[in-house]
Amino acid sequence: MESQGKSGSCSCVVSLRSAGGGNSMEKTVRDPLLGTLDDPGQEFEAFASKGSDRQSQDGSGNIWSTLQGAEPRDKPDNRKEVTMELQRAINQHGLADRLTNTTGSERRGATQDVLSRLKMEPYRSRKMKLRDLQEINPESLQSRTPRAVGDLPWHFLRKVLALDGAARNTSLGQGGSGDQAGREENEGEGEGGEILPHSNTDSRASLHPLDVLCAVLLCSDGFLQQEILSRMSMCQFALPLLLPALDSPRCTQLLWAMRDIVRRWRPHSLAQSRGFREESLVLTPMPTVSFVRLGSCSFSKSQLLNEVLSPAQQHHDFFVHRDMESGNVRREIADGLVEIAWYFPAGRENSDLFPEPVVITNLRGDIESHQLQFRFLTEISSAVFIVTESIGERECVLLSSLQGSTTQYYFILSALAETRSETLRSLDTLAPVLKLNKLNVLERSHDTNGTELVEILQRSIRSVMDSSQKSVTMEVLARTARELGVQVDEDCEECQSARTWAREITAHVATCQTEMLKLQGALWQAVTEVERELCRMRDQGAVPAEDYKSQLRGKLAELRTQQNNCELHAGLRTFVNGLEPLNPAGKHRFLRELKLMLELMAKDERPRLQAPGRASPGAPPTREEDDAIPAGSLGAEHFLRELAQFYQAEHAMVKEGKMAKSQRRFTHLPGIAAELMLEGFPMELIDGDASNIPLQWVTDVLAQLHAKLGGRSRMLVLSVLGGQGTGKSTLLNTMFGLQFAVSSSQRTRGAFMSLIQVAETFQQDLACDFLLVIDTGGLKAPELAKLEDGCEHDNELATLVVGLSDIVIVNMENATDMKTVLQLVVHAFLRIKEIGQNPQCLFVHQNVSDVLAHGQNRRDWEDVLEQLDEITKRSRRMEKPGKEVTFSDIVNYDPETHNWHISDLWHGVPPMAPVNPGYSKSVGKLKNHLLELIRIQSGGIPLKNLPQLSEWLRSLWNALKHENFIFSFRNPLATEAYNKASMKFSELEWEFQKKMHLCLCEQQTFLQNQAPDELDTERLTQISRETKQKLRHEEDKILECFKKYIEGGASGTHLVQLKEDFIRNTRRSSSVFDNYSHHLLERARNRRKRLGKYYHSEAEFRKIIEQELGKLLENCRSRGEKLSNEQLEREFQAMWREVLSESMLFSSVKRPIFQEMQRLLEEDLEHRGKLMHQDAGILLHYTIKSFSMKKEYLDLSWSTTVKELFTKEKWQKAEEIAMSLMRQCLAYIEEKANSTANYNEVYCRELLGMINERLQQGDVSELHMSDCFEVDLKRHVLGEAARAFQKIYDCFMRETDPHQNLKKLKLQYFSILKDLYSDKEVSQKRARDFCDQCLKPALVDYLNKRLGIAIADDILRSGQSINYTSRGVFQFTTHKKLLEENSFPNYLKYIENYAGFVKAQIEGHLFGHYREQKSLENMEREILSAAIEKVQRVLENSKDQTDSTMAFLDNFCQVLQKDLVISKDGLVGIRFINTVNTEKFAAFIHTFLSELESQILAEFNHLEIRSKLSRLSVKPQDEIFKRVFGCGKQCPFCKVPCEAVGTDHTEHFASVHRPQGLGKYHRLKTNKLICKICTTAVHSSGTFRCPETQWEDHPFKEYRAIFPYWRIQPDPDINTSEYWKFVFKEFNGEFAKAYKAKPAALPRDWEKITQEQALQSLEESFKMK
Ligand SMILES: Nc1nc2c(ncn2[C@@H]2O[C@H](COP(=O)(O)OP(=O)(O)OP(=O)(O)O)[C@@H](O)[C@H]2O)c(=O)[nH]1
Ligand SMILES: [Mg+2]
Ligand SMILES: [Zn+2]
Ligand SMILES: [Zn+2]
Repeated sequence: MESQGKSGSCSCVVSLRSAGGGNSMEKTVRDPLLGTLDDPGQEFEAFASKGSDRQSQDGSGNIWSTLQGAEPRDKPDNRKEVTMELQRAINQHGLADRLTNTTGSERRGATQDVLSRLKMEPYRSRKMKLRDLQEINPESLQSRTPRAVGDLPWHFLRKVLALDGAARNTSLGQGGSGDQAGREENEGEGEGGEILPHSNTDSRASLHPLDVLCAVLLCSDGFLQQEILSRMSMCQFALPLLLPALDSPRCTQLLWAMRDIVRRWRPHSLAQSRGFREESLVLTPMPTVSFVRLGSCSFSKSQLLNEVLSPAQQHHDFFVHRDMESGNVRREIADGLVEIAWYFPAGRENSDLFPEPVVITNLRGDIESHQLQFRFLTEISSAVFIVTESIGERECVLLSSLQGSTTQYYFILSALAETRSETLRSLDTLAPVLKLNKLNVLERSHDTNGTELVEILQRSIRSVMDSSQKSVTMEVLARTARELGVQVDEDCEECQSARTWAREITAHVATCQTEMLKLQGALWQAVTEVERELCRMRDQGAVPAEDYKSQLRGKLAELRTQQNNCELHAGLRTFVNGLEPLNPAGKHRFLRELKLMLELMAKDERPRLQAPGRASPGAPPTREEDDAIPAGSLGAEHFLRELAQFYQAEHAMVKEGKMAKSQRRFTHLPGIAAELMLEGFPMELIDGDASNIPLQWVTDVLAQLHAKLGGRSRMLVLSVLGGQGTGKSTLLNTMFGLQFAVSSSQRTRGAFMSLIQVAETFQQDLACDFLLVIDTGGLKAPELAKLEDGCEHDNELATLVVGLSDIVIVNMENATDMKTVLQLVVHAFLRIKEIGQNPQCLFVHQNVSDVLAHGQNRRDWEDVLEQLDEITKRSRRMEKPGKEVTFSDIVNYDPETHNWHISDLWHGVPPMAPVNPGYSKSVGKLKNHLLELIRIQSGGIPLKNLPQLSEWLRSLWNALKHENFIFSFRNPLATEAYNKASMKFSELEWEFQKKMHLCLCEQQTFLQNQAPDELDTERLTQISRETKQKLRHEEDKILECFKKYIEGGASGTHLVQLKEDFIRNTRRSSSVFDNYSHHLLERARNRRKRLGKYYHSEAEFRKIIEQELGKLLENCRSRGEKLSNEQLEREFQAMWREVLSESMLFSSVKRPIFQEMQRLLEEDLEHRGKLMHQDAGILLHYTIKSFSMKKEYLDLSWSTTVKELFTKEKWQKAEEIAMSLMRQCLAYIEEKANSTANYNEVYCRELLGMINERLQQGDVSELHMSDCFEVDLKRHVLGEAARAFQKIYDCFMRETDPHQNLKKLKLQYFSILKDLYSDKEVSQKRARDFCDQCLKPALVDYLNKRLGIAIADDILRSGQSINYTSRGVFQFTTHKKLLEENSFPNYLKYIENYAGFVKAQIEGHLFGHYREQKSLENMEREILSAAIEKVQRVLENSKDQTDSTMAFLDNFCQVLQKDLVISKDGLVGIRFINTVNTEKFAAFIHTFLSELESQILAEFNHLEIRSKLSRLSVKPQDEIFKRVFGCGKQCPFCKVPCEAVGTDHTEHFASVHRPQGLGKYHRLKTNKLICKICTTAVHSSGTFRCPETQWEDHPFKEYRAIFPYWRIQPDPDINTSEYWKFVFKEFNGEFAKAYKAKPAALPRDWEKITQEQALQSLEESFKMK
């Protein structure tokens, strides 16, 4: 310890102090050696013989031979010489170290002790990494004062990384955050700690700062060491140069750890020219001046050095000294540490201390105990200053060994009265040996305050600098170190091999940089331009849009091919080969090494001249405009960028089909990049040179990263925006310990990203696993932007970054900066807000140190705010006209919490200024605020993970390239969420519908069971009310479900619209149901009434018959003799005829349906004021097929000017409308024909309603069709219908034909008569009759009512039918199937009659699916057995009833009235039923049931699937159709169907549009089909005409003015439309023929599209990969 007392100084020759510094551990070889000087006899011999044992081991023979030849006993005078010689020999061979084995183990013990107290042992082998410190954990929220020794390393590290000047303070648990550096700054915080004098803590309790530093470095890996030293250097702390031997046998020189430090200064030699030097510390040759201590000393050498180095009026503690807080704690392991500090001039002759840079080193501990370090210092230094109290004989001996050294020696004496004379004597002795003169001895007297000495010292140093030739770099120092046996940290294998690789690469760079990085040069620039032009189409000229696009695509492909054809340059190959085999840390080191090498190369450029203008005269040479990128400023990112280009090119080749997937060479690269990111390497996101993003590359790197993170990558994105060189990167680095490039001469360009892990314990709190920090290049003031589109690029950059971020920090320096930056930011926010993103924004004002500036700043800010409102308004008007907004509407802004003031980074004048304590403090506060913000926000919108981020990036970028950003943006997350939610939507909707269908089934059944006279209005209203209630209930349930899904799901705000759509849809479908139910009720009642009438009369008839039969039976029985069968039959025949002749009941007339319909048509036309004379029966002449367009349909009177031109257009349109309408009607007619119900005039009314509705729609009325169009249309439709409906009616009449029935009845009654007459036991027979005549039809009806629902349910919910779960999937499979079949008729059908096609497809699928499948049978069985079970249950329950059979039946029907429609009246001979034994009857029914079941099933099985489906009351194909058909609207241009979910939504959209020719669009003049695709059209400069535009030209870009409900966005990717291009080129001719037009002139490259590519594009568009 330097404060060691003078206890041992009484004997100046030898005092066998346990150690030179009072440190008990320091027992070196010197002590026994010196002992021999006292009594050289025995001891000497013993030592010599002991030494000779060692001789063989370490080859230090000559020392021992010197010893042996010394013969001390004989020549005692010789002893001094011998000793000196010994010393020299020992020093030369570094023996001291090797001989300190014993003490080494003691040191190890001490190290162990320190490490365990610091709780650092775990890191001894597994070194600490920078990432360990970057991790965000709860502790990063508050800056705590260390409470225990174990906190010290973390405290130190965290503070150093945050550039906190108080980092070295190791005092425990006091003073709070009021730190020592704060005292200098004294910002008036006046904390309590200031008042109470700090009594120094119990020294055992804490550790010396240097001990902590040594321990931390010992436990850190190379990168962390580098980071620590870099930041220490920014704080102007002295750095460790030689780390004492702690656990390794030798001490270590830190060289690699300092490699990253770059300093910038202005030597006086350049003061005139205002040039500056900016160099790596390690590579700058400088003279070295060393300070060491000999023996003890009463004053602090380090303190003195601080004085020497501190600039005038500003004291700074470069070195830790004993007066500093915790500086007087005893050092445990740091003795022997050599620290290094620098002085750099700022170029100001009157205030700089030294004109050129100089190195000051400082050895901790006594040189006697650290001779190796001392020797090292004497070798490398220009001058060594020895601080001492006294020089006795022993010290004299030590110093004499320096004889012959070329170094200048100075002595600083802290003169002590007692020893002064001896010291002077010794100096006299040493004077010739060390070439001392008077100037070399300085004295520090007690009464001077030291300033004098400081000045003298400074003068001496200056003179040393003048005279010495020894100006060496640290690399050269390392050479000396190695010679002395000192380890150098970069001598490790890892470093060396990395360096070799790097050197090889840089060799290439030197010779052929442009060749090596060729792809990112002109080629990438060209790619960028083409990509942009593809979106903007600015130079389209007269070339048709698709042709122009094709040309551009051709160009793009060509460029990519060129890139791909480039050989991987040898240098780049070396790069990959060097990088590939390394582990992640090795990779990072390799890149660092490369960076250092490249910087070394660039060094030749310097010194550079300061650009004029920006910096005011005399200002420190810090930040000036330096726009030209020096040729040498290559970084590792350029290599990665080049590889990214290779990757992209290759990818494009594969996509174009020009290369096989198996040939790819670069697939492993994204993995490497991901590894690097995990190591903390900032990855380039936007290439700032080309202003473009290698999208595929970035996507794949992020995907790899996601995989490496095990799929857990939810993250918060934090970014910074701001003016150039305003310290953005510095801010982020300080805040999070990141490694973004910071350099005053090299601007960040583009954007880089870095990943920070959130501690597991904190992830829940912050609701994220990572922070993704994006550092961006500075935004230029528009007026400064030299490039024409510089501002545009800035705009893009800002928008992209804001769009990606959750939190944006806007960094600003001054008022002008503020204005330009804010302008860009506002614009970005405006756009981003429009697409539904709402990032938080913080404003950081840099360099506001004093109060005054603060106030000024506030005023500036307010000024700017005012202007901003103006800007906002203007920008808003540009982006989206509409309501006015102000700045604070756009940016979530609260002046209190969103404005942050951060003081200037430097405290004083660089380069000697340390970091301003205020800076690090406010950055720390900002960090806390950010984390707090994240925490508060964590409940909000869920954060994106990496794949989502890259999707998002893709969309943003695509939209940015287009002119109209907001409109072009496709929100991938919303799409994803939308797709997911729409599946849920469909699922729930079906759930709802199923319930409703079942409910209606019951309702219907119930109605059918009611006696007609019971169905009065009251009854009906009640039923209707019940149904309504049930509907409401189900509706509420389902809405609740969906709301829960939306609100709880991971979908965020995108789905508000969808929620509304869902609600609307559900309400709508529930009201549809309501209507339907009403309709059903109505129908049921009518039907029941009608049938009732009929059955009623039949029942009457039967009643009579059965009465007569009863009479006959009695009559026969009363005759004495038994009648034979023939006799009985005769009697029966007579009775039958008699009854029949009385009844004229069944002579019903055939109703002429067409007449009724004609009457309805007339009624309708009259109603619409279009009375037409109708011939009776005329309807029967019309069919749908016979409809064709006639001239008189077009009303040509309304416009004469454009008549000729557009007649054809109108004609086609009208024809189309008529066709589709008739198709719709036909479907309706067919549906009715297939149902079992009888004709009802409602059918006719409904048809007319359909036609009227369609004709009233806008697009039709715009066609101005004549009246006869309508009339004819209706005639054709109703004509067709009349025939069909007549058939229905006839058929129904036939089935219920009483005459036919009568015959059957007759037989049945006769058989009954026979049975009754012969008194047979008939319960079995009657039971069978009951089963056949009543139960069976009821069960069949039950099955038919429910089977449809079950089938639909089966299809919609089963996994194999995923196709129907969402519209997108359905579209995809349909398209895919079409492509596979690749047949023109199919395509035509699909395009022309989408609905019909879809229906046919669904039916096809159903038929196919159930034809082979057993599942249908199972379903039938299931449904049927449910019914049968019910029947069984009823039978069982009525077992014990002994009532009559009639009563039994009544009860039976009553219980089942909601399930089965049983008309017991239909049972023949019901009158005699009571003659049957009830119990037996019931029992027989029971036994027949299973037979009945299999009979029904068998019958069903026999049915052809088609006819089976036609009988079902709920048609599954219709239900499925409703699921997938949606609103049924088609794109007004290309006819692509809408994909939005539900039937009722605010906007229609489709994933992919088609060439418009496929939708019959053609050029009016040439009649050629148009190949333009809607998605191109909307951003190109074309126009269109159609009825909706009144046949005027209308620009495509503004199509929304005409079709406001369609959302057509530009394609997300250039391959999106390949599918339909392929179809078009395949069938161009066929389409033309079908459309009666000429084939389109397709761009030539469409011909090359393959089926495979078409499929691929389809998969991508529908995200099916
Ligand atoms: N005087 C002063 N210099 C600063 C301050 N903050 C950073 N610097 C220095 O300014 C230079 C540029 O800092 P960077 O952090 O790279 O700035 P940047 O905003 O990232 O720069 P670009 O990305 O190139 O726009 C570096 O030399 C920093 O040390 C500050 O507050 N005051
Ligand atoms: Mg930067
Ligand atoms: Zn379209
Ligand atoms: Zn729609």
